[in-house]
Amino acid sequence: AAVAAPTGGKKVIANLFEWNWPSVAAECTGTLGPKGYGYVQVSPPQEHVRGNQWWVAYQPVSYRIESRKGTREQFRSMVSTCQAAGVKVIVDAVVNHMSGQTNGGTGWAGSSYQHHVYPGIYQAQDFHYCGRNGTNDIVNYLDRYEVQNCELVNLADLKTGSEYVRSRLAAYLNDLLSLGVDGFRLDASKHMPAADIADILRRLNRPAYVVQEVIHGAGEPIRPEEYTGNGDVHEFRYGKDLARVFRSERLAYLRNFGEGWGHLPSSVASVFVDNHDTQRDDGGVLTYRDRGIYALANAFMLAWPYGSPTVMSSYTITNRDAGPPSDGGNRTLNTTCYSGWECEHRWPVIANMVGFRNATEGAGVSNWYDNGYQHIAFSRTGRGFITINDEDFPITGRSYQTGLPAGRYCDVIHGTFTNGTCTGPIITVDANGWFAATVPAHDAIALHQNARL
Ligand code: ARE
Ligand code: CA
Repeated sequence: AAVAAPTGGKKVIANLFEWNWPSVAAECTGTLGPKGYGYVQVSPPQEHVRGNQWWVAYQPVSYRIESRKGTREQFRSMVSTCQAAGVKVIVDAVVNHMSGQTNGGTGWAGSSYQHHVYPGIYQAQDFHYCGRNGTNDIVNYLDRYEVQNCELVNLADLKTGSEYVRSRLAAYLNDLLSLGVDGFRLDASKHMPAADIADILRRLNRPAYVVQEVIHGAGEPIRPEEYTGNGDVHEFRYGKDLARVFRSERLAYLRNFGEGWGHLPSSVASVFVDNHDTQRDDGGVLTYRDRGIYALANAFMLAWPYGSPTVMSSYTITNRDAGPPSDGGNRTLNTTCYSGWECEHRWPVIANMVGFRNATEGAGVSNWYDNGYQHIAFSRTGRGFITINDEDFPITGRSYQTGLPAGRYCDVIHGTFTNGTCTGPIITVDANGWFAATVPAHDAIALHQNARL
């Protein structure tokens, strides 16, 4: 039994990509909980092939919870520490396939394997051999059969239609549930029929949050919409479209962003500015490299009531394949923010806008304003207000209708609100809901009911 969307007041997910378990635990206590993140998403925890590339994690060789990110006990302890800090845990679950190395070997935790043989887990008969393209590889995404029965970049493709494979995958997910996790990101969901996923999810011992990775591809027969019956689905068009708007179009176009742009229904859409693939492989999206504009795009995502937002947190990318900072044995080192790790989720604008999201949950949009170009403003009715100026010049001499109760509010873009004080500018909203202020170029002002002095 899956539940369709993050529940409770705190729904923002922080994706601590490739962080090791002790560092995730420390971040839950030190930052994610205090800043109001509801979930942390962690990288695949199962045993994987050896190597120092990040993507070894996407090549399982057994379901032992033992990886370069830590041991089973460290994983268990991380889950309970995060939950004690009010942060639920979502695991990136690789269930479409096993490893892709043509030659066998020994996995991270010592399990031996061949390309289609994982002793005690899967044998040759548990995999698809589509017999196309000479290599069994997927070539043509316009062919549904090929996408689901051939191999994604040579990764041994599990027969997810078979009873044994389904029960084995469910056992893996149930093991993670027994360690306390709250949900799953199902990797490569497009490569499994939605009905196969549904069958596996029916075998879970308790409800879990589910988000499926189904990348929308123009003209492709397999569509994200097919998967919404199982849970949430990543809406990849969101980050692409938002980047295009910020880079070369107009923020004014965002007034109906989301469903109005043909994206998935808000209630099942999982959205992000970038993820670990698009920040490497899709030159168009905004990433940490874009600095202030990236912060503004995240601020918009967190302010705008569409979908369940994920904030990406990256290590510094030196080349496409390079793994995170690690020791000589490829054990991932503890995270050191701003040194080898970008920690976007800690950037003050982004972290403070998580509080805005929480304070405005459920409120609609009103008081939309735009200047026709790069300056926009809107209220989250009765609870919050934001204006973003992405012009190359400051906007001066304007007043804004917030619809907020009169009072003194912390501008959470430039200041942090703690214990009734604001470290940045204070905005005074008058009895009619108005305030006047200058918004610098490529900057913003945001107010909400939980940051009122
Ligand atoms: C690595 C090597 C390969 C080698 C393989 C096996 O790079 O050369 O053949 O190992 O030895 C990640 C990395 C891969 C890596 C793989 C396994 O990105 O480089 O391969 O791990 O270690 C499609 C899928 C989508 C998938 C993307 C990447 O539909 O599910 O491709 N995304 C997930 C993860 C990835 C991960 C995997 C799946 C595999 O997020 O990080 O790969 O577990 C169109 C289509 C999309 C398609 C896209 C790219 O847009 O619409 O569906 O996405 O093209 O082909
Ligand atoms: Ca498949």
